[in-house]
Amino acid sequence: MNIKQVILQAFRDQPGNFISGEELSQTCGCSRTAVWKHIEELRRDGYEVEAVRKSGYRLLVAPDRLSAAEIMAGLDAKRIGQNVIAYDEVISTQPLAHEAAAKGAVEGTIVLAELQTGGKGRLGRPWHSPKGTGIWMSLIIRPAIPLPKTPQMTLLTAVAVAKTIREETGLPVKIKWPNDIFIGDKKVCGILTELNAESDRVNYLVIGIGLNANSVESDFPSDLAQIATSLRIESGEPLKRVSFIQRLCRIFEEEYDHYLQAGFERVKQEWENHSYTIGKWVTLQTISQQLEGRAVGLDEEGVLMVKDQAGQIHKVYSADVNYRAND
Ligand code: BTX
Repeated sequence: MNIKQVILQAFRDQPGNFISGEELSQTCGCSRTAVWKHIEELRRDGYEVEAVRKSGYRLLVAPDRLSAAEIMAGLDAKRIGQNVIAYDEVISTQPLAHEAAAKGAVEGTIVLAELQTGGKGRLGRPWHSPKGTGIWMSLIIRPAIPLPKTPQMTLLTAVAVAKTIREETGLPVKIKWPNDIFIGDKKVCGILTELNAESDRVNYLVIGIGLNANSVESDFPSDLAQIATSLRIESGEPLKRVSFIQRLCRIFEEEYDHYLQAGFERVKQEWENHSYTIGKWVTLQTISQQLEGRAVGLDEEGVLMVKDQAGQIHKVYSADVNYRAND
């Protein structure tokens, strides 16, 4: 932790209290003048810090800004989120995360931005990422798993995001196969998993998570207004993005560690429990064929099983899905 993070952690450990310059200088292992300089920097970052002679410093308001210091200060995950690279504006966090991973960034590194000018979804589709309203982040993980199992990481991520939304907001979220999080019939979050591998060895995965957190209706262009929503629209409350990310890191880490030790079964069950897709009549367009039937579950590897009208079960690895209205 750098000095700003140590100061933030000290404020967090004693919420609402004054902490003397002397105590902060001891905690940080630096002079009182250095403490003062770092407090000034925190103020420039948007923190409101009260300074009172003889009493010391007290944190009044932390900004809703996705800074590395703010996220890392209150983090209780051990690996996920222990390295945060935060930008104001990027084209997309995905290539930046690939670059960081190729240079050896540790597992759990998160690259995020307040604004993406060229956010992307699957198959090159655009992902609308306006400034300050969402969580636009890419997570680097390095699981020692064979290549065919990597789609399970998308399902695991969807479970982690769904659980975090439920815990933070109480909203009834559903996962739409394979990678969308829905509230009611609207998309609140999309997940894009990209892979770097050689023959059968996974070097790393970059998992892109795009979550509409504090967007209001007017933030969505007209083509999205009917199909997209945000946590704020649904709950009527602004979301504290920093604590959301911290909780997501912890929940992701719990799911991920359990997965690495015990396999896919728990993710499969949790995914099915949150599923929008299971039980629905679906039309699937895969690369090679069109298929219609009822989604009946995931197999033990995480592949979607669809039962057609003749009762035959088809396994679907990847497809675009359409749902029958009012099913
Ligand atoms: P997807 O291909 O499943 O979804 C893309 C589609 O979703 C678009 O074609 C559009 O219809 C709709 N859409 C676009 N923007 C939004 C939005 N903000 N909310 C709801 N619906 C929308 C989903 O791909 C994967 C998205 C991953 C985004 C993250 S953000 C961090 C990282 N960086 C990056 O460039 N992408 C990922």
